[in-house]
Amino acid sequence: MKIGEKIKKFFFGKGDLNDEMYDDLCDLLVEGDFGASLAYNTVELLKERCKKESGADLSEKLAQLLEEELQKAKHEDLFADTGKLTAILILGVNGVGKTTTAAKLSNMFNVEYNKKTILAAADTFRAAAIDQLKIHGEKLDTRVVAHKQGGDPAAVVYDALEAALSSNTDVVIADTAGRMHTKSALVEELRKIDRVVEAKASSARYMKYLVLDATTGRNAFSQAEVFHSAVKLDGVILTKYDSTAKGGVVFSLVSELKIPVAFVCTGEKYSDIEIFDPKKFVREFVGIE
Ligand SMILES: Nc1nc2c(ncn2[C@@H]2O[C@H](COP(=O)(O)OP(=O)(O)OP(=O)(O)O)[C@@H](O)[C@H]2O)c(=O)[nH]1
Ligand SMILES: [Mg+2]
Repeated sequence: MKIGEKIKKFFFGKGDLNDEMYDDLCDLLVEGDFGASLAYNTVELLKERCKKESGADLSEKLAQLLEEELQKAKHEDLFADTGKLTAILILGVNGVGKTTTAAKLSNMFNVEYNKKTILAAADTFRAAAIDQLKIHGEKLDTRVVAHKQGGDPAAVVYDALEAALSSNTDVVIADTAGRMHTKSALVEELRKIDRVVEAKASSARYMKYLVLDATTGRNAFSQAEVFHSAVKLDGVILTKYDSTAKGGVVFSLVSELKIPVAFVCTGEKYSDIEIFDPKKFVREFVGIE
């Protein structure tokens, strides 16, 4: 059962809650991938607000409170016209959906916003990764800048930026290798790409997104902690949201790390990506249609 349905069921037919019921609600939030302390604080805040207003619609009150929480870290509009090149780095551990998401974003820029993109195959680690991105490039009629397997990812990013700057391209989207966030050598490599972007396109708008697989629950939070401390993320892209009943980790990302959620992906098709909508997300999470 989806967490939204469980929360809806929990509130059904209940008037004011007693302490035991508040504890149950806290457990439900934890089950939905909230961190324990955030779940506790949220329930305490709800308690406080309900004391002031007895008989209030509890799920609406909870939704309001959670939405306020999500507004604390806002993602800037990636599609706003800046007149500058936008450089996007897609990061994340193995298999979370980085390459697919890079292609989806490219498609979104091309089709919905009429912007020209270049895809950079900065995952030089895996043999099939470069071909995988090239296939996307062909399908999307988008240029892919690639080197050979084993090459320097930072050099690929450099070339893609150069190609973009000399061809009136609006956006460079770099797909990177899935890395285990515990390996410091890989974090170092990331920092190198970082320095190349800063040097080659210092006037560009530079965005670093971490792709997180929604089905990995709280593990996604620890991945975000490590990547954020290494490269200072601009946002998170939540994938495979179609395959999980949860998603509460989003609240911890915003509340504890102040990282906004930028996009949510719900499938394998190019169109299965949406700009994150806090209101919609919260209402689904607490089971309000
Ligand atoms: N259901 C679902 N599947 C997804 C979504 N995003 C990606 N996938 C699938 O997840 C699998 C891995 O996707 P990739 O894009 O190759 O992931 P990656 O992070 O690039 O993987 P590595 O390069 O190996 O680290 C593929 O089968 C995708 O089709 C999503 O939003 N929903
Ligand atoms: Mg990949």
